[in-house]
Amino acid sequence: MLDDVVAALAAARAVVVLTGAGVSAESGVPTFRDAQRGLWADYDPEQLATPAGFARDPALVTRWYDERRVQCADVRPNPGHDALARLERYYAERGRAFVLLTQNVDRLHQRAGSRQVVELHGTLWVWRCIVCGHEREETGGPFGEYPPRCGCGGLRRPGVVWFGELLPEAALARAWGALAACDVFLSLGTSAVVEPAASFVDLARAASARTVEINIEETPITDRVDFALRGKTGELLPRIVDALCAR
Ligand code: BV8
Ligand code: ZN
Repeated sequence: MLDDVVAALAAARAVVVLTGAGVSAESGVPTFRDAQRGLWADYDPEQLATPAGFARDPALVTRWYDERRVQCADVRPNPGHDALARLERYYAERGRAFVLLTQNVDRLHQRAGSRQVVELHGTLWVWRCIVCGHEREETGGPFGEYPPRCGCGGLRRPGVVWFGELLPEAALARAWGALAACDVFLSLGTSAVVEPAASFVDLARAASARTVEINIEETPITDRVDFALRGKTGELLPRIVDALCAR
């Protein structure tokens, strides 16, 4: 099965990869649906990651996001991230199309060297004023106050896409364009529940692409892909890319 995936990648003219929190799990970033730890144990992430949650308690929600941002500063990309950066270079060197669509907000793909990254759900690292719209990348320690304030006095929110919010138009357009033209689609470390990303596999199938899933557990799309590999992305992706580069 792994050899079939390598053969499909070797023949591919246009590859689309979709990643979820499982790819960052081996870096120590808790997956989105992991039981919340410590202070957050009794909060449902899907309640916190909403405009209503922010409106109800902006201090609580911004503290949650800022703690995740500061926590991400200390973690490192894992071999799964590194393998995806190598995969991008493999296709770039051959003049073939490659794009990495991520649901993750931790920017570990970029830190591993991936350049063609589309952040479908935004990022923890950019914060935006809800009044004047001023956006700024925050790479320092924790904010001194929650919710953080803009110079104009407005509240600042994390630059992520909350449930019930539309994905960035440019990101979606890039994803749809790439999916319509791809001949291999990889779904990596995602529970394939959150829309519209969960349906990307169907767009790839409609484009007659070969579809691959790598996950440690079954998901709603497992029975819709051509190759379902059960395992850790941090272990399987390096093996796949090594075999591809050795051909
Ligand atoms: C939208 C940013 C139009 C914030 C996130 C029906 C009812 C109600 C709502 C809806 C509905 N249908 C569609 C919706 C809307 C909703 C949705 O899909 N809800 C779901 C829950 C049903 N979608 C939206 O609201 C989207 N916007 O559709 O706009 C609209 C507007 C209004 C109404 C309708 C439509 C916006 C979605 C974006 C939400 N923001 N993140 C933040 O991070 O706090 S989503 C959040 O979940 C993260 O981005 C995360 O990445 C994402 C998906 O989760 P995963 O990445 O898959 O992570 P998860 O923990 O779930 O799974 C990890 C997987 O990896 C597991 O399977 C695990 O087994 C595996 N794994 C673990 N370790 C490893 C591993 N695999 C391999 N190796 C390992 N080592
Ligand atoms: Zn402002």
